Amino acid sequence: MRHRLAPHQYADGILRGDRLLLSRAITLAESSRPDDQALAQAVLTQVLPATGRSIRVGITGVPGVGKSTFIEAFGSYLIQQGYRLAVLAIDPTSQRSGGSLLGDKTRMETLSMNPAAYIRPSPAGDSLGGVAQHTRETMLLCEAAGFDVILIETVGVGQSETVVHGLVDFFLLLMLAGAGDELQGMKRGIMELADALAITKADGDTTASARRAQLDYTNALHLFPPTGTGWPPPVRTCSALTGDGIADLWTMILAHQQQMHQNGEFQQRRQAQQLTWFRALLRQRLDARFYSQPGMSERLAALEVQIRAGTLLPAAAVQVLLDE
Ligand SMILES: Nc1nc2c(ncn2[C@@H]2O[C@H](COP(=O)(O)OP(=O)(O)O)[C@@H](O)[C@H]2O)c(=O)[nH]1
Ligand SMILES: [Mg+2]
Repeated sequence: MRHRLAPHQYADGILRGDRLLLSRAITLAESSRPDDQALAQAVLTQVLPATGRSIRVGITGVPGVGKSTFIEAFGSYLIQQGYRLAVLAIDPTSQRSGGSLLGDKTRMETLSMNPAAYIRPSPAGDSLGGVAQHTRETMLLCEAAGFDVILIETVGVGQSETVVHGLVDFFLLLMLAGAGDELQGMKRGIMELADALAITKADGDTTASARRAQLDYTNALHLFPPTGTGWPPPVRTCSALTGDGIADLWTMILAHQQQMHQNGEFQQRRQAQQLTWFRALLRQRLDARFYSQPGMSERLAALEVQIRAGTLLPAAAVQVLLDE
């Protein structure tokens, strides 16, 4: 990487909306070098007062549901409305797939050329925990740079939806019509996290089946326990091709924001996210500190030999380590 600047130089640049410095600060935050990490944290601390004011929206759905195409259409609509938009990705599989968001640059052609949009894929080769941390920090840096809507895309696999849910104010689940019971069953846990469902590709021949799916999912959601936030998740249809339903989804998200601000849920959700984040980070750092102690790996290996041989009990071995 290029030579480092002082924290305030990054911070001032970001607050001015300088994209180059924003990108460089994000790269610092993604770096595993301790000195880069320290610098990134100093930058984050300086820009902190300028963060937290964006609308944070998570978007998920199985591969092929139309996330990238949707983000292109939805993002372009938001920019027309005068918003500045950052698109981030949570994709722990990005190493294998070569970076879903980056690979999707073709589908986000308009957005990636637009000066009001900033697109950042997740760092390749990161664990889910790592991606989550980096995405959170990237989100804060983007907020400080003046982006007022943050879209976080995640591939609909594994635990990444839970992670995104823990980052955003509004969690939108994209669904395919006609993908059937298998999908519903598989996605049940995720459906419970959703603030809204949108059936994609409601155009041409699939318009009717999208409407049917809308009814089906509306009925399915009625069977779920109430969310406790006073916001029963709506089910909509949309088409990224025709633009149908795109503006409605944004109107709905704004209505949600307003209602959550009024009933205090907004504050509560963000505070709970901060606490979760704090606890996760603490656990992670304690872990790292413990395992990186000098001689620890040899020590562990020696104890494991004894455990395997049956001459030392696991609990006793843990106690030995903690006492040292
Ligand atoms: N007819 C129609 N096709 C769509 C729409 N949105 C996406 N697609 C198509 O669905 C396929 C998967 O879309 P993509 O955005 O890559 O899905 P992702 O894997 O969820 O990111 C592509 O061939 C798109 O052209 C839509 O609104 N209408
Ligand atoms: Mg995609």
